[in-house]
Amino acid sequence: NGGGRGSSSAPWVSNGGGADRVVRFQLSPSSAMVIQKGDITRWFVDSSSDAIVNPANERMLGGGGADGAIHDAAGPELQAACYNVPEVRRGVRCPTGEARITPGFRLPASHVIHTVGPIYDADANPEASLRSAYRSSLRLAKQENIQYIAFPAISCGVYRYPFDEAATIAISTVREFANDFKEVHFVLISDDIYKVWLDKANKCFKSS
Ligand code: AR6
Repeated sequence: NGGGRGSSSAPWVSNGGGADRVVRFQLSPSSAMVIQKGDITRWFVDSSSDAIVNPANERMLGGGGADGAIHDAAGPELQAACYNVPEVRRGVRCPTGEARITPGFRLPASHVIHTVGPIYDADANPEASLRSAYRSSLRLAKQENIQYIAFPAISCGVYRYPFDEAATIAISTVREFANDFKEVHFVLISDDIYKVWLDKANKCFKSS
């Protein structure tokens, strides 16, 4: 299961702890935020207007973590496409906080939006940079008529951003785009991050 389907339609109600652990929050009458455990390389919906977001680095030629897994699953065509993204300065194809798009090649998802989150301990303003990474990804997706988009927890691995703060930024930024997508997914690979995201979403959506 790519995780893009089968979620409950009621807002704030979980699927009863089913295998997918998919929880859906209504952003607007026509748009939902979906939080689920899973592997982003396997995510798709049955639409050519879907995209996964790759937590890349500024060089954009692959790396470890989710970036490595996405490149492995997409095949060498993805690296070739990334290589063709013009450098804005030597060795930098996508500056921190920006986003670029490529096809998904052998991935189940049709597109990959590459974004670069902040290195938590090295960025002068990690909060602004992380917000910018989410915002740039969503803006670019909107421009490209993407209707379903899936994010991992950007910067929460190799770049060591604290989960709780990252979840607040991620969810509040997605809510700025409440009318722009059919579904915005968070696909979280570990139990601990999934729980942090879900707790944060439950709090955000109850208090509004
Ligand atoms: N599906 C979903 N989430 C995943 C997957 C997956 N297959 N694999 C890892 N995660 P990271 P960053 C989670 O390190 O912190 C790379 O080397 C992971 O557990 O992938 O933004 C790049 O080239 C964590 O919660 O990205 C950059 O150099 C989250 O995805 C650098 O790492 C993000 O972890 C970017 O670091």
